[in-house]
Amino acid sequence: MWRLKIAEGGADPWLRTKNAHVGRQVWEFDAAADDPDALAAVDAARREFAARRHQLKHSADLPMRIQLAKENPLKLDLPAIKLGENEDVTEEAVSTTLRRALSTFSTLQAHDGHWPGDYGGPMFLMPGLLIMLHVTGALNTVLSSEHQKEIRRYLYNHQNEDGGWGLHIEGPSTMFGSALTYVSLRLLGEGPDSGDGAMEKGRNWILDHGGATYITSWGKFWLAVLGVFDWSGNNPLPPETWMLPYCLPVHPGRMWCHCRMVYLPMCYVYGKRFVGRITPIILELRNELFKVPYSEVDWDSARNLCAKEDLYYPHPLIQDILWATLHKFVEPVMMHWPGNKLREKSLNHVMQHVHYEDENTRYICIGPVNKVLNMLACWIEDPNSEAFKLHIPRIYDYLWVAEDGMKMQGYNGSQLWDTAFAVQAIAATDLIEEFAPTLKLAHDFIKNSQVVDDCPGDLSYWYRHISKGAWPFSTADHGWPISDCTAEGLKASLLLSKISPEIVGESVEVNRLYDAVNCLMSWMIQGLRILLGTLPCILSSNNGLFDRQFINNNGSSILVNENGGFATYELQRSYAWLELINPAETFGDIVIDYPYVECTSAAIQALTSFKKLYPGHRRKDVDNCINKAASYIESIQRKDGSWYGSWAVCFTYGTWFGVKGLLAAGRTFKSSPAIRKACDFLMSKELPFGGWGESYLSSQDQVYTNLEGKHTHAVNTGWAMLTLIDAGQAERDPTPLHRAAKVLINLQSEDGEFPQQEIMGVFNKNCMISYSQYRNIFPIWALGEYRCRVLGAAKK
Ligand code: LAN
Repeated sequence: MWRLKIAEGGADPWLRTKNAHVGRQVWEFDAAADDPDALAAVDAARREFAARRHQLKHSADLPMRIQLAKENPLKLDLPAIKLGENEDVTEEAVSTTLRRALSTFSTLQAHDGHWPGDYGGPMFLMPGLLIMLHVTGALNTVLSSEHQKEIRRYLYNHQNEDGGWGLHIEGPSTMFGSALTYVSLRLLGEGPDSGDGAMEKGRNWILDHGGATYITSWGKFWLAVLGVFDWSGNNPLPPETWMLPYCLPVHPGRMWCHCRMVYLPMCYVYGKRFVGRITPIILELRNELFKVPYSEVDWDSARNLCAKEDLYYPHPLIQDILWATLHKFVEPVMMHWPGNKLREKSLNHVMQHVHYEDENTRYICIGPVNKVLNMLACWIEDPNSEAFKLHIPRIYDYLWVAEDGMKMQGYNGSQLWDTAFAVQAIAATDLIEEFAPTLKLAHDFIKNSQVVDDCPGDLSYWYRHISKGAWPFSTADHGWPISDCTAEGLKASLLLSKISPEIVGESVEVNRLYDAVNCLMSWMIQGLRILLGTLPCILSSNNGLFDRQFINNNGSSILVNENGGFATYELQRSYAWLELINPAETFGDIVIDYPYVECTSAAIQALTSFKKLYPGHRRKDVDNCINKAASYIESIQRKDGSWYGSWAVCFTYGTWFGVKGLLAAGRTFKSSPAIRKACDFLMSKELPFGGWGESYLSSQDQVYTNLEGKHTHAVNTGWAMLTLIDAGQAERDPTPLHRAAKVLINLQSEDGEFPQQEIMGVFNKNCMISYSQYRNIFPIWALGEYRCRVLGAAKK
């Protein structure tokens, strides 16, 4: 049976680690393990999921829960609370709910201190992996028949009623999702008529929507690699862009690291025009995916086709002109002497960067897309390379098994992020001593996951920001530093340092805290300047890493945007107009790293907590940073009082950060019109019977949208309550908070958990992603604050 292994690397000589695999989560199939009860329970969970798969699209991590229930048995002796219509919330009801929730939640913690969980959601990730494994001939060695069976289960489970597949598990069918998933199932051995008509329905969806020529650019890329799409039907991805001078705003080194890291290996594969072996299955797929015979497909016009179902960010005309020029006039030059000399040089340069990324993430890579692409590039460079072998064990870090099957996750997990929030949630309940072992273990995890070094070499050559002292989103082995993960890691560390070491263990060393603060402040965006007399569009940065040499201080610069915001991994290195060349039709805002309310607020919160404990350390810098960041947050508030949250759904999330950031910076409900407006906004969205429930459509359409049937979502309710409590709602009128608390209490299940409801994470505006621990963390956190600060206050 399937077993989740935590922090293990086995004896694999091809697996690299910096910290004994802390945080690593891998599912393994153990044929010898025989636990009939557990097997029966997992089977029942699978059947139930499949039976209701069109109603409840999110799985609930039941195989993991079944396993952990055996390993960490739970004694829940407190009765479940259900409050009747006319019953008021009492302190006892809240305390019981919290004790039950925390008892169960602590059994879900792994022995290394983090909370493992499903980080799936996107449907376009698995196909890339399967196509890469297929063309490199590694499919059947890397994925056992049990892996393949679970992947097939997952893909069939998430087929929509109309026969197609979406961009993510809850989305309507798209060509990107449908064509790639159909191909995936075929590569996994399904025939054109398999699945009780499911494959036929899938194919019909594809053909009814114009056939695979209408797939998005990333889909065209993967199909070209597989040999079922001609490279001339792809827009150019010239590797020579990496050879341009860095002062140009379009230099790839200036792009958002995720965008840069995806297009890096992509341009290698494109530059090589790599195509896998043309085998019978490839010929069959060529027949199945298109409306006309393969030899008659008009590839040139296919370059710019995209199904309307997929189109979130249509190419602006200027982009199409650019691609056409490159395609018709530049590419032919690069394919022959002497242009091919430059191409070769560029490809070598690109591969250097691929290897650097691989080595500095221990072959995990920054994300699931470049993981697979880098692995392909390494194989194309040398099929027998060590690099390819080193990539193999890290594939499993991305695969997750739940009752809906095996999925490819959006990252190698959300370990640090969830743990930092969990610590803050538990601390808010004031039940610290009762749950001391849980906090202590979580503390260990946070300490073991801090990134302790910068990447090697000349950082600006590799376009890397500093990372010494930062926290990652997942594990130290992954190692990419992130502004708000550093902030949340620092917040949690500082919080724990205020509790006796006898309860929660030794605190993070002071020097490490200083390093984190140093990192944090290095992320504040100072402003974009247009320099007259030099090349336009060059940006300044505050840490001297980039661009210093280009800034002339002769007064000829025009300050376009005094910023103060925080982006995700790096500084904002170029201009938003670069989005004009975003070729990925399904994703918005991918080309540069923008400032976000979440990152900016988390930084303020961390710095203010730090300042209270270490008032003397870099005081002026810290104050300056906080003040500018707070002004930035005010400047991006929407007219209705909300903030758009970019990384979870959506306005309740963004507004939580907006308000928390301003409060931390010293604003109050009384002094700040922004906070008052934000509270009015949240109050206007509370559902009649209490609580909040926001649909993923909020993120996509950028308009507040209730969930279907206007039901409450435990996680949105948690965020809204946390915001209002912090902003002093209890002193004005606690009724909305009482209503919301009652909803949360009644949502708790028999087993002490809160239910897994609709998907809550998002990226690039349009693609959803699961945050499986949020369903417990935020209700616990909100009820914890409610108990101490609303009921506590009421008693006085
Ligand atoms: C993540 C996950 C974490 C997330 C937070 C820390 C929560 C956020 O506050 C800042 C942005 C960040 C780091 C983030 C950015 C985009 C990611 C990396 C992801 C949502 C996980 C997967 C996604 C990545 C881009 C998926 C691959 C798709 C591409 C379009 C490249």
